[in-house]
Amino acid sequence: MERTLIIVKPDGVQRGLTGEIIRRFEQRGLRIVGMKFMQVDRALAEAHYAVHREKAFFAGLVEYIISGPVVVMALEGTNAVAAARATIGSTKPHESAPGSIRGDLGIEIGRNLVHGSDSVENGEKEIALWFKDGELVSGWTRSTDKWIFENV
Ligand code: IDP
Ligand code: MG
Repeated sequence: MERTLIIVKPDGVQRGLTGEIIRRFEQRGLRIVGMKFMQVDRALAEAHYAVHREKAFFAGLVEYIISGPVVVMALEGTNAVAAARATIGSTKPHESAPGSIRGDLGIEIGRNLVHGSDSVENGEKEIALWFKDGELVSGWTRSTDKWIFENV
């Protein structure tokens, strides 16, 4: 099973869209293995977005992510990374397909509501960055799993 890190960013929390955003991943069939509500500190925000360190938008991005609490989730499923990215939509909300989170709920790149890992490798790295081992519930199953995953 693949794992992906999802963050409901501060705009999603402030706008009362936390439940709406979680619902979309849950209904897609992804299984929750970790979830917490937290205030992100600058060091964690900078580590998470280290790949964008040299970009002009980096400082603003860090301020955005630490501007209020977030909900962080580790989700798993077959093709979890690609499925979550599709559910999120493209980086620019105004170009995101209607039906996606960003396409339905957002309009500006600097307020795009949600983060999702962009590769299986980064999913594992990001989950290790954001969660301690004891915060994850690994290996649990749902009675519905066989209706969502063909081979369980
Ligand atoms: P992603 O979140 O769709 O993977 P990335 O290119 O990895 O997009 O960028 C990370 C985050 O940085 C975006 O989600 C967005 O919040 C922010 N960001 C990216 N490009 C810009 C920009 O040009 N202006 C402002 N913020 C940006
Ligand atoms: Mg990204």
